[in-house]
Amino acid sequence: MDKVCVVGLGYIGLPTASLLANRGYRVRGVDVNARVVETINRGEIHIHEPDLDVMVRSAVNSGLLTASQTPAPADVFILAVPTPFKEEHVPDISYVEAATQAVAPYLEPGNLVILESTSPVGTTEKIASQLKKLRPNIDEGSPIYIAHCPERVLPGQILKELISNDRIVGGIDPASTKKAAAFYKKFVTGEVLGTDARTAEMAKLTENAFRDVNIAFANELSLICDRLNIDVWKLIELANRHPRVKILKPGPGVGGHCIAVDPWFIVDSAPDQARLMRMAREVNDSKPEYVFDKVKAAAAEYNQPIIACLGLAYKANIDDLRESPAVAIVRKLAVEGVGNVWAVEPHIKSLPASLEDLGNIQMVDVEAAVKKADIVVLLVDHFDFTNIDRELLRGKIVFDTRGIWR
Ligand code: SAJ
Repeated sequence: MDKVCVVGLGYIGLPTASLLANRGYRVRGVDVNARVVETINRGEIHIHEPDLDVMVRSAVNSGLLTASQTPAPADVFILAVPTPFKEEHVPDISYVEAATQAVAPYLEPGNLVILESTSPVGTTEKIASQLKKLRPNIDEGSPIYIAHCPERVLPGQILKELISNDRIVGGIDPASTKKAAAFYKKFVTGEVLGTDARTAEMAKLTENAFRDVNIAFANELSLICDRLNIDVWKLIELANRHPRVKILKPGPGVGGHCIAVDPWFIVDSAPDQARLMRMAREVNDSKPEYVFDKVKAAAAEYNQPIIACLGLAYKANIDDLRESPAVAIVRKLAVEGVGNVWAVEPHIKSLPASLEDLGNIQMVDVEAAVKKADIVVLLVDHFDFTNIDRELLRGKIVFDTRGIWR
């Protein structure tokens, strides 16, 4: 298993491809986007993740990682393409189908195909039937091994977690599980746990749904405390002193491309049973609107107040704006003309197009924003915001949605 072909060079595929190349595998990275392919072949990166630039540069310089728009023959094919949802939160597995179609002509008996994308239950089996149709006689000599091994890495710590996390490997049959587990054991220091494909798919969805439900509990608690005039942060601190209680943190909503998406895959597969998970999604999705309403009500007391919004990323200390509740709140304030909106985001150089195009949001540094603002809305708990001089906040209306300035 020396040659690996990784399809999809995004947040999972690129770190995986560069890690494998640095471990001595000959890796063909595949992406449909020509610009992404060119960037990587120059030894550069198109996404942000700590230390990924160094890994990719060294992988490309060693000649072991090459990117292309087409796959190549390999021992192992890893599919790491997006699995978003369509209208009505229905999962869209068309990128997985397209990736399967793309690798099918290159498969040889004995090859291993691994789906890493977070997928609805049954997707790995669908890949097996799709391959059977595309290459009916391919497994006559030796089988094609097919398995799901969901990625579980935390953005911001991807390179560390790719190696140290335990991995769940579920094959379409025991031989596939064994083959895929042997592959991961070569570079993973965590445990590699074997199961079947459907359980592996469900395990990944369960992990993110579990977190979503727990965050929803915290978010709902924050609404209840607001109504009852109780400091939710103090309350959680006290309740968490119980040995079996561990409440997560409320916030302005749940962002990113995983937790806000994956529970819907479970809801779609078992809508009558997944009532709590659906409700959790709805609670978390309603939080940005709640924060907006509160800021709007406070702004009504002023004439065109300056509203400093601290943070745009979807969570602390990263520059990832995907599905960020902070961006949604800032955007809504600007679209509805609620005061003069000033945005602060130390992790990015300029406003994203979705905010820039509105033409009425200024990007400023944290000190200037906090000094001049009438209303300060803390949206992300970046380190840069934790230690700001509290004197600067005196006399201002402050919404600390992450509870860092208590
Ligand atoms: N959040 C809160 N309160 C909390 C914890 C998180 O409001 O107490 C918010 C964050 O601010 C953020 C969102 O939830 O907006 C999600 O952040 P996160 O750090 O919980 O998770 P992600 O989306 O960055 O990564 C998750 C991880 N899953 C779990 O922890 C179960 C990661 O391990 C997965 O690999 C990743 O999803 C994925 O790719 O599926």
